[in-house]
Amino acid sequence: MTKAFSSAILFAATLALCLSPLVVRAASPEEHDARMAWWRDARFGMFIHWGLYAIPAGEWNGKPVPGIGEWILAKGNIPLADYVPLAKQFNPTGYDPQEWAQIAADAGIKYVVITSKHHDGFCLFDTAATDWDVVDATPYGKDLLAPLAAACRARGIHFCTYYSIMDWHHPSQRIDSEKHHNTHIDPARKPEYIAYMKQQLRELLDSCDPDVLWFDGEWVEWWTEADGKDLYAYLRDLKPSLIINNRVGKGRKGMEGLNRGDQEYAGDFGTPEQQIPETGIPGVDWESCMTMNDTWGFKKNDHNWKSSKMLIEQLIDTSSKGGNYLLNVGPTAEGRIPAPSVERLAALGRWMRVNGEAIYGSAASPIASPDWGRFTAKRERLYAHVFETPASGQLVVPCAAENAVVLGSDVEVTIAVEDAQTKATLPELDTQDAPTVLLFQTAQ
Ligand code: FHN
Repeated sequence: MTKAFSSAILFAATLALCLSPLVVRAASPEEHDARMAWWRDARFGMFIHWGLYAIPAGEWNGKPVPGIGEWILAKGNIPLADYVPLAKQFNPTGYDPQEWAQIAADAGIKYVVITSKHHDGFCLFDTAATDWDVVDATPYGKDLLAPLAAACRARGIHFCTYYSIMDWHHPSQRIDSEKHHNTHIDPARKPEYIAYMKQQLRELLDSCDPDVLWFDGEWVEWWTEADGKDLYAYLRDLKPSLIINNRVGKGRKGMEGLNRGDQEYAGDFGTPEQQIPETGIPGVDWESCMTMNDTWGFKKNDHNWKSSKMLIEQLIDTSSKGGNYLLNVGPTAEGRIPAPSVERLAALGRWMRVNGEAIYGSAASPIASPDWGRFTAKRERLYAHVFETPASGQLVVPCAAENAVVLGSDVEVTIAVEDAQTKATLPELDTQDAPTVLLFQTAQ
């Protein structure tokens, strides 16, 4: 059976499905919690933005492109016709999924989310829905995602994929050359495009079985919350254990709409981007996605790198508020993770090997953030993450601790308990390169 024929069969079947919207039975709180359990425990993920945009890497004809690398097609920066030939240059011979998965594992990362199709519509997996994919359009000619999925799972890391609803390449849409990167869709072809997406998403589930589908590009005017709820139902019907973010619909506007009680928006978690909320929202799962520098995709000569200490503090901050931290890397066109990213991930790994118990499976701290750092909590354990040692040389924690230790050392901390609070006299702490964590053991 030719690719075209199998695609036509699959497409027709999917299109027929689109005509009868699905409704997912509302899960019980217990069922929902069971499905979200691994994701909540994980706390720390790696985002990977990789695709043809890594070739221009933020420049075109030797000049920087406004905005960030993967937006190179946005706002009329360059005509699509000039972008499409890039596929003939994409040959990431330096790509080693085992190395990428090991870098993630050594960093203490528990899930990886990689772009399967970004706004340019180019697919990093083999899809029968189009030839605009790495197998048919590039000299590399092989699927990129399935090998990474296997390498991740061999290391106990959950494999997940990003998918853009907005598609600058699909014939149903045309790029809006003026507004924030946007497309206009031909209304008569919207059902066709939805069927196209559903076919590709089913192919992704069949070929690399992602545990999370991370949608993006949902801001386009022609995509509605109803479309998102239909797509959410379709996917949950295909894979009941699947976790899906709030950008499958219009949930990015606010995390409140994810409250289990009055599910206004489709999706299982909120997605604050390049920011960490002041506080979490009880009953709402969320994940802050952040870059290490200024861009998601690889950008030549990008110098604005956050320090390792800042990245560790961001991870702690999200955990202290009950959220996950999705930290981005933008591999090069050759398939290499940039050295500054590798260095920072290694520093995070060194810190996580000593202090990971204060992050994995932690709950939002019941205590407000102190000036000197953050708290995370886990049952009868309270973790004090010291970013800077207070001038007083003392920590005051509002609980009656039985003892206190510095994680990763055998240094016993002197404590005095009075009126249901504990004063800890701090030993000499080295917080120069990374926070130090104290564990306060409260009543068993
Ligand atoms: O335009 C994209 C951007 O390239 C990147 O993928 C981020 C990651 O969340 N999402 C969109 C901007 O919000």
